[in-house]
Amino acid sequence: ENPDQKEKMEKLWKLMETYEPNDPESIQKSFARHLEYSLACTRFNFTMQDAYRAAGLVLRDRLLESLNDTNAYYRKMDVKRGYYLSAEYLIGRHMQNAIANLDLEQPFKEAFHALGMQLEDLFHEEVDPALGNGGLGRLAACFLDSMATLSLPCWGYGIRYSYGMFKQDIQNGRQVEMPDFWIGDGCPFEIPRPDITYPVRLYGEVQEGLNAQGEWCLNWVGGDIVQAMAYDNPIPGFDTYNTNNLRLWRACPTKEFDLDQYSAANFTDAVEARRKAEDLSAVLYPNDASYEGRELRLRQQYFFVSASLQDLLREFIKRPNYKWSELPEKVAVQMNDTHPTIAVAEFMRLLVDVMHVPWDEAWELTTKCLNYTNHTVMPEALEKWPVEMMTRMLPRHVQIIGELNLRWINGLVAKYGDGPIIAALSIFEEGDVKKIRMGNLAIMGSNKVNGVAALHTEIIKKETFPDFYKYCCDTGAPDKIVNMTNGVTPRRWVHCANPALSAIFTKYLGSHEWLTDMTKLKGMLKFKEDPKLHAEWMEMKKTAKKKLAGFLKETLDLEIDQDALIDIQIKRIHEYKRQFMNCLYVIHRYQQLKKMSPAEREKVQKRVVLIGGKAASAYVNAKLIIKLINNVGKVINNDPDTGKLLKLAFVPNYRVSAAEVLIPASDISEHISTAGTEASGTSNMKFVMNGGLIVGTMDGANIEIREECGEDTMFIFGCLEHEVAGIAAKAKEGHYPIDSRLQAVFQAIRNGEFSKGEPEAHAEFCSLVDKLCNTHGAGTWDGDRYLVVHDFPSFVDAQAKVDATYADKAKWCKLSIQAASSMAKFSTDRTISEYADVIWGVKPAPRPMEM
Ligand code: C3B
Repeated sequence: ENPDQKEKMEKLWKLMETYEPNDPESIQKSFARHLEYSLACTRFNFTMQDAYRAAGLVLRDRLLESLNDTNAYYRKMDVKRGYYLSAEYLIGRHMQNAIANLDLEQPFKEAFHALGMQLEDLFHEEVDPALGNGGLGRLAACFLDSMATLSLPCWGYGIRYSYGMFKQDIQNGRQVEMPDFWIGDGCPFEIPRPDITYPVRLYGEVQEGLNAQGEWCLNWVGGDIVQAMAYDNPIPGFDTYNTNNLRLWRACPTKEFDLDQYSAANFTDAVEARRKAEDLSAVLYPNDASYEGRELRLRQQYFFVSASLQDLLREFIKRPNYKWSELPEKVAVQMNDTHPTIAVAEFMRLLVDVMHVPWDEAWELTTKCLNYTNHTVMPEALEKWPVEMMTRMLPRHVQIIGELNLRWINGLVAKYGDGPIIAALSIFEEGDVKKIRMGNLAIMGSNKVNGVAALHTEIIKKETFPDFYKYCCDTGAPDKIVNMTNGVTPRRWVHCANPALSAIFTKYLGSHEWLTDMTKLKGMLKFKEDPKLHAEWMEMKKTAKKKLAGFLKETLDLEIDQDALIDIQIKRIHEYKRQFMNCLYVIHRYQQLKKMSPAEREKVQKRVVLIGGKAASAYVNAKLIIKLINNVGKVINNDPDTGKLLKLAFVPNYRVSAAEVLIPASDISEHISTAGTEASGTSNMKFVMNGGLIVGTMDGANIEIREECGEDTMFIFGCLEHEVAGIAAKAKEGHYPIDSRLQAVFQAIRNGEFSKGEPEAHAEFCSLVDKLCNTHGAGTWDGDRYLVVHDFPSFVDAQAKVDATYADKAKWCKLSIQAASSMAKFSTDRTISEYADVIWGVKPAPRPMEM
């Protein structure tokens, strides 16, 4: 109001409006400023870690400018927003990606080179933020990259765990879990927002009462209240001025609560309460594709869902003259697996109890705004919470779910009469322990439900949720279940992870447009037989293998022959993923080599087999498989007859940054799950984009990759999905022959060849083998649940074909180029465009350079 004051404010605004300049000299100045003034380093005393932090802050300044302006632009344009709710984000290191996406590669390189520093060395200082388990979490991170790159007004919401995925150490061949306090030294890329907090209630009770308008209502009172505090992680897009946000919530004690405790002079109780509140976001549960019904886990889920929904509704009601009926035009929410599906009840609670929207309207809004992605058909991963537990923790939500179910069941009975379909579709599962099925709640409360690959979506319809699909068809909505085949971002997985390959593409295609439009890579196909490209391609692989060799030397003290075929299987250890079968094959290969004369051996293709991945801490068999791989590797690698020709190593502590080194170096990779078990797989896509070929089953996205790249680019084996049931049924009756080569492998294991001097390991290895052989007996067949025995012979054949094909270098190179250049479909840019179009109805909103 005061004109003098206004003038001064305007001066400040002008100052804030200017962008940080991006020439190398300005970057250097900004770096020096952060080193000295943000980190308190002196000229004489700073480490590479300090340098990394200061460089991170230089980037953060620029990210913040872009994030703030992007948000202002979205508000100004009043766009519809997408919100991705995920308990996991396996984001990986920020720095290299941020530099690439902000288009600062050249000036950064120059700036730091002139100061005597290599960017690579700075990158290595960053710890991987590992706030996810595996594919699901990494997919969420690739999605964020594509949302920003496509200039879509979409944010991610999740949990800022203090301890991410555990660090895996291998001691005496066994997995040992070590805590990953990744946030210990602080992350220079995140922005704490003490000003953005929401209260989240847990426990307590529901009371009848009157609301502010004097109407009868139900009030959820008492219990514990924790505060969710926002930490923002800017996500810059590539080739756009948009930067989106990943908002992660950290649990903090409520201020009022603390004060009460202090005034009661109960200091230690107050401290205890603080610790208890903070426990909520302390640790990521290390379970992948399996479910543990732990109370803390449900608390975490509710905590982040409630804070996120409160935050997005606040954004909605900030709009002048908002109307609730407009909510579906402004908000689309994606629930990543069942983990955030308490959102269905919380959305209802916020609308009905807090915002006073009438029930029917609230339900209509909920089912128009929410969507659910299913990521697995493993029954052990579909969350079901005991009613008793949920009633204690979220009493109002159980009421809401009860009411929703009552209306739902009444409708169903009117349609179908009482019958088994009613029990199947109910949200409640009867039994000794009555449970709430989160999958059913999610489907009921969603506008769209999607699977993550074509085959997987079909299985959802026919096997996982057949009754829901029937209901959708019967009510004229068969399109409620749609397919959204997964993808990966080419920025991180080609451009950053494999700069040599990125340079080849850009050179041959004349521009880097392929990085935002991967269909451009088709232009490479006309060069697939060009000897000049072949030479450059092989050089690219050599560079990647050299880097891998350095990594293996450093982490395992393992020397590899860089001319060997590099064969990699890296993913979570799971019986359905069949690392065990891979290991059994390596033993078979070893036995073959042992039988040969030295002259015969000379002719065999040299191979290095690398297997890596973490096992859930309570998953006994997965941990045994790790031990077996390590023990087999020890025997093979130290055998003078074979050591040069075959190596097997377990790569410890598999994580995003390790994947970035491993994937570009592969010749083949193993995606060998039993048909129908791997929902999609995403590392298969990363490998092929980097010119690796797949040994795989007709499962998940393998099927679609093969369709795009050509049958000749993939070494397919194993039974088909529709054959599995028949094979299992026959096996139950005892018709389950074991191939003689596999018997020889079993024999070696039983003879203790891989457990010399380790009686405990010997018994454990035998138990693994016995389980596979235990395929009949009165209806107890569960031994070889994943058909290792059945698929083994064709797996051996596929591997022989790999060797034969690899012998013809020109042919191999051609196939590698052909495959890598045909991967457009598997860019998350394509996936996210489909989500935006078909599910969210969210449109790109690219902000102009200057605002
Ligand atoms: C995974 C599936 O196992 C993969 O097949 C799939 O590619 C990814 O999700 C992404 O869709 N998955 C996971 O990592 N964690 C789960 N809890 C369930 C599935």
